[in-house]
Amino acid sequence: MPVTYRRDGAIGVITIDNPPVNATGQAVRAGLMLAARDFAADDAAEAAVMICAGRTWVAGADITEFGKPPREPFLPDVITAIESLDKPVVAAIHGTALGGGLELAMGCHARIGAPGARMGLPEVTLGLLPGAGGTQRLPRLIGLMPALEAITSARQIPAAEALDLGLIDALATGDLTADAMALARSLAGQAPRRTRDLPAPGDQPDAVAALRAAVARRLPGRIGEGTAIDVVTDSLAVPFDQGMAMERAAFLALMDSPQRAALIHAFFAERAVGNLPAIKGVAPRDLERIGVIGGGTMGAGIATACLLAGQQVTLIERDDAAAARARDTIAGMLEGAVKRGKLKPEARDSALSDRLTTGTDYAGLAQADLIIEAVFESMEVKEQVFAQLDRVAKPGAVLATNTSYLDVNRIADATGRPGDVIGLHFFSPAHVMRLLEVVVADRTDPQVVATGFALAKRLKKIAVRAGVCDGFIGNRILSHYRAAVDAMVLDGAAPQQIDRALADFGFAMGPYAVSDLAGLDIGAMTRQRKAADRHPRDRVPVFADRLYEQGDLGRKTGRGFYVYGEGKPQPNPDLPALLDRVRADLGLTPRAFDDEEIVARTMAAMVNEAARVVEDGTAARPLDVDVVMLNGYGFPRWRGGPMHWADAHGLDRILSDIRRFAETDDHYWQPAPLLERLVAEGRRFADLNKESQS
Ligand code: 3H9
Repeated sequence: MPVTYRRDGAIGVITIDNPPVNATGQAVRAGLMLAARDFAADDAAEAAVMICAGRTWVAGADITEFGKPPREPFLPDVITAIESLDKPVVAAIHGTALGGGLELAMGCHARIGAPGARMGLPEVTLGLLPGAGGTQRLPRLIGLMPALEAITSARQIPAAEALDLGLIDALATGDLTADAMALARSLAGQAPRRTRDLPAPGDQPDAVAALRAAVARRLPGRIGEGTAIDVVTDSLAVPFDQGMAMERAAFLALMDSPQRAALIHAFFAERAVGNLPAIKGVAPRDLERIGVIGGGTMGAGIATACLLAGQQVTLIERDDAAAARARDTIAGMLEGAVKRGKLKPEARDSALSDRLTTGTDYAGLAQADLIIEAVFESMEVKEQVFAQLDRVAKPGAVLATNTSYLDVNRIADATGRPGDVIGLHFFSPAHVMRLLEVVVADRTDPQVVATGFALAKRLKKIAVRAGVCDGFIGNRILSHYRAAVDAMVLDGAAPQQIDRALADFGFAMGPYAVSDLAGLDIGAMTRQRKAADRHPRDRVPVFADRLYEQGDLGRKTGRGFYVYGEGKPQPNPDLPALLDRVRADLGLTPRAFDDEEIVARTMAAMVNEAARVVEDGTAARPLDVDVVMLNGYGFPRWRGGPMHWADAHGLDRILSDIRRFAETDDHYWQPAPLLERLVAEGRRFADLNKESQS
């Protein structure tokens, strides 16, 4: 029984016990209805406390039920039934009260929170809006703008702030249940205070318009946030029940939207990536002391990420000056975290003085549990580093490389302990970006893999397993679709047109704006590295090489595909002439591309390579690709990732696009066998995800 009712003296106790997060699945909803009835019928009970077993209060509706036929009783009705009781019910909140969980608490007649409790309405992150009265009760409790801010930001409000806002009535000072019982006893005999009976706040059109504009800028393309603002503001002047009906209609419409499906796919995919048979039940190794070799942007970012997670860090650089520079860089990154409110100034000071050691001698790494190398991307240099590490690292230490494309098997060969070697590919800036590719080489010990995943968890990052190949999952797919966009530029498209079309599709940035940000030297070096393996029919982005040769490296020189100065970056005015010359040299006659074709070619290229990445085992499942592209490459979350998008768009359409594009370039456009097979069998990438879970 996920919900039980009992009595303790004059107080009824309703307990929800539905692990892992007490979601309000059908059994909980039905149980709550019965418990409310039992409490109502229990004449000896003068008030009740509602508590949750386990680690949290109700974390929301059961998301696994979404997309399936709804089953009664519905949550809004359950909450109405509780709110309508004639005797007060006190919600005793610990852990996280989220979504339907907070809505349930707001339907109770008083709320008390454990000091560590957090509350929020995160439905918009799932493509929904609060659908069990949250749009009606939250503004009545805390006011219009705080409610809209909470709903559109989806943030978790700490208990102390919730008390200030009026979202809860008291903070527990001792044992939560005992304090809640005391509160219930103090309310016994009083008429229940129903949130629905509170007056709705007045409209604030200017503040609402400003918030709406800010949300649209922050989350272009998303529909949940704007719809939530509409429902809240449109219902301010109507009776509560009419507002509830407006909320329900909007909630059900969003439930049917592709964005809801995509965002919920992203939610579950991010939790499924760590679910790998190879490390099931495998205990990670110790992870207290971290070593970092190299104090450039990447090494300093990794060190900062570890310090932010409370780890001990020893960073080794080549000489004292470089070590001092690394310390300064880390101090600057920690300062940024203080400014963003992520770190207290005292915590910054203690991280720098007590937990960070910088030096130049590898012997300083002798006690490290895990050592991450972040030196120059050269196999020769990395082999030397690992040979040296082999001599100093203690037995059982995990030896990790942060390479973004080099062969981790070869790096492992430089040591006498290849089982301890793994790739940990962080994304820059490493203390901010959430993605970590855990690159598993042929002989990597499963315990070492489990340790990589455990590190990600400590750093609050999302780890995705990747196999060894040039570029692993993300960079391999990126370099493939880069080739498709570069080919369009050679054939006549303007870089800024491509950037705009892909930004309109939802990418955080277009590929040429990204090039400018990373530096055009990076791409040029990659092309030089791969030049020996180049096929005669590969198309080279000569225009990017020309910019590089003339010293236009992007943002760092103020000029690349765009020109950077005051205000918004402008397209480089010399680029059209440069492109004309390049095309003339290559004997190409430029043609026009429309945005639709730009998106179709880019997405077909991405999905095709992603299918190969899945087929050859570089990614364990299609969902792993989605998580990588969503968290490391600015793919729009509301489209769920390239594989989810491909399923929704139609694999047959993508395959027929590829075949059509191959009519003019059958070297680049070769359909991935997995894509062909899925289309022939009428299956989707989602089927592969499901099979891997069964
Ligand atoms: C809603 O409420 C709509 C209403 O307004 C209207 C309804 C009519 N359902 O994240 P974790 C699973 S929309 C089902 O690893 P943590 C999760 O998949 C909902 N399952 O733990 C995982 O399973 P597994 C609004 C759920 O400690 C396990 O629980 N609520 C749900 O890092 C542990 O999760 C939200 O959006 C769920 N609602 O974080 C809250 N939630 O072990 C979503 C979790 O098999 N949840 N699971 O992989 C969260 O934000 C985090 O899970 C939470 C715990 C903060 C609660």
